[in-house]
Amino acid sequence: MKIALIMVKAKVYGFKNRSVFFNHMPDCSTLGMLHSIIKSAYPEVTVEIFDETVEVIEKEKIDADLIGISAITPAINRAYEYARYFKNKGKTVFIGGVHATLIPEEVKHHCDSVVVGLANETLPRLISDFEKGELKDFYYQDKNMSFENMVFPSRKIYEEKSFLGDELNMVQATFGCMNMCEFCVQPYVCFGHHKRPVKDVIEEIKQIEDNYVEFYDPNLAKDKEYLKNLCKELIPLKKRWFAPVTISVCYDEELLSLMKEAGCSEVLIGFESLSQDSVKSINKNFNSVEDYKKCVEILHKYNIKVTGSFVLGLDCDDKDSFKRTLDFINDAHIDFVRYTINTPYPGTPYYERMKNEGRLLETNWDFYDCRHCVIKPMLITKEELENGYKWLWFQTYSLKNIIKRLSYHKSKWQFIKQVVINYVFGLVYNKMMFKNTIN
Ligand code: B12
Ligand code: SF4
Repeated sequence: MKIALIMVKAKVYGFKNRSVFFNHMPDCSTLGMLHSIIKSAYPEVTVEIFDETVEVIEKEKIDADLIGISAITPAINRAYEYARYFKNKGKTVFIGGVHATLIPEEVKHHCDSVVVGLANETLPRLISDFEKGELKDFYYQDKNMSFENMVFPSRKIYEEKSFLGDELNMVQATFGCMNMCEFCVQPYVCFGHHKRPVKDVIEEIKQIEDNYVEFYDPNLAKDKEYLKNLCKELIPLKKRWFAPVTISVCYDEELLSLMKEAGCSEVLIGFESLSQDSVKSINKNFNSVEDYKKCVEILHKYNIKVTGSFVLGLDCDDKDSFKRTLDFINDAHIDFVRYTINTPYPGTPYYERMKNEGRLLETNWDFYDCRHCVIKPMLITKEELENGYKWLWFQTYSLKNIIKRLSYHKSKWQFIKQVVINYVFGLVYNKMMFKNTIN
């Protein structure tokens, strides 16, 4: 049997003619994981992968008995196009991923079968049912799914497709997050918060050749004791790593010192907004705005760089929020910054609230890419929000502001290196993001 796995991209990133800078590494480990799940259960099955992040997919050349498609919300319409094409050719198509988990009923209209949640246990079942001619409409992640002895992603499957890197260096130790921030999909994508045994994660990391590892957990600091234990076991491995955490790590210096010792070189923190009322409005009140600057200072004290993530257009954000945000990130010396426009993903309480308040402006999922405003903001207009978002990206990565932001570096060499990295990132990313905008 032959299975083709397809990862589709949202329109925002473009499908073709991607810059060579962005073609060297796949963006996520999803296909690597799905490939591994299938090969572990059915070594004899041929699995081919097609990933729009690193290649132009020539769908006419894909020949398989089963077609599996992965998509997040802003990419789902693209997934439906592929599904239609293959179904017209008489193929069996199944779709999985975040959107399929959030609203499986919609997805079912476009394919033969939907995989809801993590696929570790359900995908082998789907294949076996297909072979028996008993394919089901839906495969749901088991509430008691085991997170022990999970298979490791196939890390070399991109060898022929990527220009520079050929090994996937991403790891996921924990899944989901139950902090229940109103806009976030993480409480729903894998039905709770789950932790793999530390020893399994360490075993997986040992097998990664790269010295730099990226944790793709939504929030590796959800359970501090777990993270401390993980750090202790990471120390002898001498890897450097990045992970998304929350501001809460900054209140625990024992943890910070362990993270540093274990090789943590960078964290991503969702600061979201400089308005405490806005932060409160999304149920993320554990973020204390008055502590933000101090938190960045503490992380820098431990030589850990900070990527700050900000959500624009929350209910208490006004016209001045953009300028205030820029001034703050310069003053607080945040190393890297990401902005997203507040987006109500279907399946979240935030989506329901926007719907009930009559504030949904857009129902085409293509625009749910965190770069378009799809709801009516409270204190500003849609245009002001989209323009402010664009202004912030360009201002943040202008040479003048990069220099201001990174002026905290004491070593001249580090300062120059980080300025260059920021500047190149800004040039390439802004060009790519804003060139491919859909209107
Ligand atoms: C890496 C990553 C990226 C990468 C690439 C993602 C991609 N798929 O293209 C980059 C940095 C480019 C990125 C960008 C964006 N991302 Co992103 N990203 C992630 C992240 C951190 C990890 C994904 C990952 O690799 N997980 C590891 C793999 C193994 O797990 P998995 O993908 O969940 O797959 C499992 C199951 O879902 C299921 N499954 C998945 N697909 C399929 C397919 C089939 C056929 C089957 C059977 C099963 C199945 O089985 C897998 C194994 O159990 C997640 C957060 C998270 N931790 O989940 C956000 C996440 C996916 N991103 C999100 C968003 C919103 C975006 C952006 C729109 C944000 C922005 N404006 O920049 C863009 C859009 C990019 C695009 N696709 O066009 C949201 C999606 C929300 C939604 N409703 O769709 C997430 C969930 C983050 C969040 N807000 O919580 N992202
Ligand atoms: S802390 Fe982060 S991952 Fe967890 S629910 Fe809030 S936004 Fe989502």
